Amino acid sequence: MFKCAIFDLDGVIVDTARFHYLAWSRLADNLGVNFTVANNELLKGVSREESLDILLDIGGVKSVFSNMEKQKLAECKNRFYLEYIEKLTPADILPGVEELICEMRLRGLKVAIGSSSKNTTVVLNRLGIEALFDSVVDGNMIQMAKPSPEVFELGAERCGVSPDECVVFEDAVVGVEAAKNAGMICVGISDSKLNADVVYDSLKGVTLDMITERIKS
Ligand code: B16
Ligand code: MG
Repeated sequence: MFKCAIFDLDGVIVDTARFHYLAWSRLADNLGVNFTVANNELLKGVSREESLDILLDIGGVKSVFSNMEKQKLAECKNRFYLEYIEKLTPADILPGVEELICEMRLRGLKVAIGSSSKNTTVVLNRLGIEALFDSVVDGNMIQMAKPSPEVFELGAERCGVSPDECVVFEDAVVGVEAAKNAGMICVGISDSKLNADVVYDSLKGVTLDMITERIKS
């Protein structure tokens, strides 16, 4: 049924949301902004620059900073984040992910990454799984962030398949929208509601046949 699977990185392959949260809250503390775990949910799948705007908006200080100052703040958050993800190891790959990717590869599917993160290469290196992917498309290669379909369209193009031959795995509302905007089937990974074609709270024990059966029914 599918010729290509495109995996989001943060929240699907590895739980980096806690590190993004630690880094954003450290920046928020420095700025005197109260930033909560619930606020962090709004940043899932959203680019670094847009995330900063959301955080500053929450603190009511969005208009206080010039574009250059905002760039410095985003760089500062990223330094914090890079410090935290140094702790990542292959043991942090989420349950079921490697098994599903290996099954897909054995069955002849192309497998790609479609992530908003500009740190994708660093994270994949820490996890030791770069070799599993035919193509890696990340935030450094696109003009428009999710919910634009660009990241997934480029992934499909690089794998030599058309959008209707792809299945996307996403954990974020904007990511599911991006997959839909690309005309792709989307598997949501979340313990809360997502507007995907099917939703699992984890990929543990999930096989390609299970997914295709659920989509057909
Ligand atoms: P960075 P994904 C997204 O990755 C994260 O979900 C989001 O929280 C983050 O702000 C964004 O990447 C940008 O990340 O600062 O590392 O470039 O879920 O699209 O894999
Ligand atoms: Mg994600």
